[in-house]
Amino acid sequence: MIATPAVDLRGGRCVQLVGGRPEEEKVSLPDPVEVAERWWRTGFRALHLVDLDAALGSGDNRNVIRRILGTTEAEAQVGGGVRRRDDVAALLEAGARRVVVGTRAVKDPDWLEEVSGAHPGAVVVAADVRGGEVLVRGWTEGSGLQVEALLERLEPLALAGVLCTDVGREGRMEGIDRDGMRRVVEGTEHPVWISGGIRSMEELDYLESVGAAGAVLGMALYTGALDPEAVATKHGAGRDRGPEDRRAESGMRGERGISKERGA
Ligand code: AMZ
Repeated sequence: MIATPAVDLRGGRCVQLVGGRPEEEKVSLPDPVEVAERWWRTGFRALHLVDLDAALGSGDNRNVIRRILGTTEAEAQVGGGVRRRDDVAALLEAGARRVVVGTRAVKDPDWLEEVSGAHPGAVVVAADVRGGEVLVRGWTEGSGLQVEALLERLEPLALAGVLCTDVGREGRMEGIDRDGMRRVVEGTEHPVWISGGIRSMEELDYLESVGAAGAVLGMALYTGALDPEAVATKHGAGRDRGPEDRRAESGMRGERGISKERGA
């Protein structure tokens, strides 16, 4: 499992929101490129970049994202407001390792099938969940779809994985819903990244033990509630799960969910 700092972008700055609400901005740093470099220097080898303005439909931070992708050595996944097939291709070309798609992926299964087929192993689907329901449009709208139904639908696709964000806990550092997150990891054969409310090393160890591929960290890292160096030392480099790993794993797979990588 790899612990992945979030670099959330709004108005050209690196921010941290509480519950995804622009009114509740708790962290705001002027130079996202420097923030990305700092996480690399601390020992984090993966980054999660989110264009909040694009997700919320109020502009975009594509130039900043391009600058980060052009400078960082970290393997970066990028999401927020990705709605067109060309956006996916452009981000991959700019150096993103994976592209995260939420709203359009949830609302338009045919489109998701097309883009994941065009870029196998490069698309991550965002399941932004509140009370079991998947949310869209910057967490402002329900989709009417339960997370289990979405996972079921994603199973045959050639995805890089699923990112499950617990929207109600995001930015609050109140800890994770252990059973809920374990069920998501076990509910799909895809690699799963967990996000939202992670606040302790013990939770990271737990997520690793249940087979999560990654954990996205925001507020706890930016406020120092979690010691960035300690997290980077233990979980910052993880193990890169490339296509070969996934092929090897699927060859070894027995019963659904039981042979996922544990404690690696
Ligand atoms: O904080 C928010 N309001 C927010 C956020 N962090 N809204 C969306 N997102 C993230 C999702 C996912 O990574 O967690 O943006 C991505 C999905 O964007 P879209 O535009 O494809 O639904």
